[in-house]
Amino acid sequence: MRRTPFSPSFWRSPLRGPWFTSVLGVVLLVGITVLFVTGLLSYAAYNPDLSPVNDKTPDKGLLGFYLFSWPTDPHWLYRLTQGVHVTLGITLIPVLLAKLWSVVPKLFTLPPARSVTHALERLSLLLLVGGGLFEFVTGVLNVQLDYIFPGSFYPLHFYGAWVFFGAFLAHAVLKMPTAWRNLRQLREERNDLVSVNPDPPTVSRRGALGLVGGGSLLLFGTTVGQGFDGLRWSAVLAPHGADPGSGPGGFQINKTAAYAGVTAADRSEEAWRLVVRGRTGTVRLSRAELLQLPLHSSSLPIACVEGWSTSDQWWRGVRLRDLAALVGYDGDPPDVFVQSLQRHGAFRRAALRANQVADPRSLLALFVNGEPLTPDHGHPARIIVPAAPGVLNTKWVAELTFGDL
Ligand SMILES: Nc1nc2c(c(=O)[nH]1)N[C@H]1C(S)=C(S)[C@@H](COP(=O)(O)O)O[C@H]1N2
Ligand SMILES: [Mo]
Repeated sequence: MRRTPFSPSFWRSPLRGPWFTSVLGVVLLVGITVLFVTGLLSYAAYNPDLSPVNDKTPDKGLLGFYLFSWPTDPHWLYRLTQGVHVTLGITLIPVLLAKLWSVVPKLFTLPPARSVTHALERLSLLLLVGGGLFEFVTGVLNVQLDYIFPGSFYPLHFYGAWVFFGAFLAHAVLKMPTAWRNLRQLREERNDLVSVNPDPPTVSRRGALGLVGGGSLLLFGTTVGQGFDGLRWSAVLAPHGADPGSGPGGFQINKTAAYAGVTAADRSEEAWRLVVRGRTGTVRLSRAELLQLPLHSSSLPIACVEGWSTSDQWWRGVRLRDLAALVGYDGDPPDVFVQSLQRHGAFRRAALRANQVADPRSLLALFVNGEPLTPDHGHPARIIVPAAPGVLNTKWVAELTFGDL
């Protein structure tokens, strides 16, 4: 009889076995739990439930139960949570692949289902493997190729995360006792992962584990630098390159003015006016007029959903709450809807919460690091809010509409 993947003797690697699978499983148990939590936080930070602006499908129903007002303190909060989310996700790729490889013979066991419970278990494995691959693939594509999905990345990755984590939790609960036993005994029990006619080993199980760990370490070492100015040179996997240039505007740029279709004419002193709308009507201000308002400074980073971040930059501009006061909101400012003069593209509009508007460090920035904003960093004016995801820090701002969203 020809050997097919369905016959046990087809699988010859002497590495497969309960110990190898259990070690990888325990690493993933911890790692994926951290990914899930930081992912949910990232979603909340995005203010998805503020009118249908930030997210095209804001009604998350039950799954939105946990959404909360993202705080503005500490000001590096999103830098941390999203840096961990993306760096850890990339680091775990070799572990995930090794784990899947280690259990691949199970996909081919016959009969496909021995009982209803067995059928259910296998169905949950389908969700587990499919969901896991989906989350890792969409995550990596989003970081590397910016938003090539039909519709929005956010709902896909968000719903996918719930499906995946549900299956993951069920799997972890079912398998934990076995994994624990396998690790404690440190001795191979025979189970259906162990090859019935193994090839001679070319590497020990520990050696194989070292290879997986080395792969993870390599990915970590070439990713983690994107969150630290002094290490950015090492981030060869970072999507925007490892050298952001020098000078006052010498920090990471996501979309350039040219990419966004924002021209020098659009930004000129003659053409550009900031439109501020609110309870008492509409105010129009030139950049020169904005410069007459009280200016304040804040030291804040840009922290992108893609996982990279800058160290604190020194921004100077007009407080958002002072702009709210211009249109009738003294005291407690409301939410604000921000529009860029950019005509096309995903991030030209964003909504900020009242707590973000009220923070005295939240600015409509006109300067960065002592110079007027550069075109690529949002000249003539951009939003900067403490602890917020970069995507909420709208560049080339044209309109602010204050009022509860
Ligand atoms: N109008 C507009 N604002 C925008 C963007 C954009 O594409 N268009 N990108 C956002 C994203 S995703 C990030 S991370 C930050 C990056 O700011 P920087 O390029 O100054 O570092 O700007 C945000 N503001
Ligand atoms: Mo971003």
